[in-house]
Amino acid sequence: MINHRNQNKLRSFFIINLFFTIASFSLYQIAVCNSFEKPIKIVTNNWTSQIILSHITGAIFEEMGFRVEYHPMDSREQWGGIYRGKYHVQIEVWEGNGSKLFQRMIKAGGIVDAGNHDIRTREEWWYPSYVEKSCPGLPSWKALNNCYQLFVVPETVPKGRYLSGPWGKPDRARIRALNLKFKVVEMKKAVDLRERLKQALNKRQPILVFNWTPNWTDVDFEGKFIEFPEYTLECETDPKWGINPDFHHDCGNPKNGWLKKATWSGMEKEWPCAFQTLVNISFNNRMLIHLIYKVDIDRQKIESVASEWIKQHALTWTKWIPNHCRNHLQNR
Ligand code: TMO
Repeated sequence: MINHRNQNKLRSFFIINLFFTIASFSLYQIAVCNSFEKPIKIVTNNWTSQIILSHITGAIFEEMGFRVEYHPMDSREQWGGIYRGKYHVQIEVWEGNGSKLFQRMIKAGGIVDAGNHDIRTREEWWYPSYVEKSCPGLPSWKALNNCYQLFVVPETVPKGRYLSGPWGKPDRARIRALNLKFKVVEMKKAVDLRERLKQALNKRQPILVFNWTPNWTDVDFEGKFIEFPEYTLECETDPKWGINPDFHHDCGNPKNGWLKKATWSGMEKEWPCAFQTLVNISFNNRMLIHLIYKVDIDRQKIESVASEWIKQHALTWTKWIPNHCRNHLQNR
């Protein structure tokens, strides 16, 4: 028999238990709701593929029920903000584009490497193939000083022009180390570099530019990268390395570079499903070139190219979402 006192004890035990159950359940609810309320901030940079992939990633997150914001930023200035959790996702980190800083931040713990795309990249000096007729010896860098005259413009007289973009490459250091008769002209806006290159290609004028792959030039335009001495890390850190014992950068950029995704280190805890999906996201060269072409050649809007891709490729992107994260997907 349970006496009166024990009954009371039992009752308060149940009430306390009930209280804790409700409390922890609502805490759980708050946590879950928060993660859907708090926007995932995606960094966008200033080249086409990066912006398209950012919008595709954002659209996938939205389909999963998350809120998303896009924050345009210079790729050289993004790391501090991602490190501190002010921004959360970077969908394209190029090996040739500041990977040293990226590695340092991973070591320091604020940034997480969220895996590779299935893509080999290269960023380097580039010329259209028709230039080879007037400059035998290309694509070797050694041919450059024999035909720099082809590239002279009023702005760079008496030197040849090397046209670059706003990504802070070590071109001046390389020109000095390899004693090249060239001067860097840096376009402030990435789209201006694209338009200048298109103009030159249309008129079949000689031009030497910063270019990369995958890019729109992979489709209809024949061109080659300059072959500089092979890149090594020592070339950047040890002046004695390479053919010039006094200076760094007597070498090219990395060939067969990787293309990675990166996040703020708190992302996995804050939005585990979005994080896992990001890890799974992987574009290949063919997919990327196709997307870039629609924007840079067909001149379609980035946002509509991204949303069109989402509509047409549900089979591809739903596979990137882990099974237990699919409850928000509607009618898929
Ligand atoms: C990072 N970029 C594609 C402009 O070389």
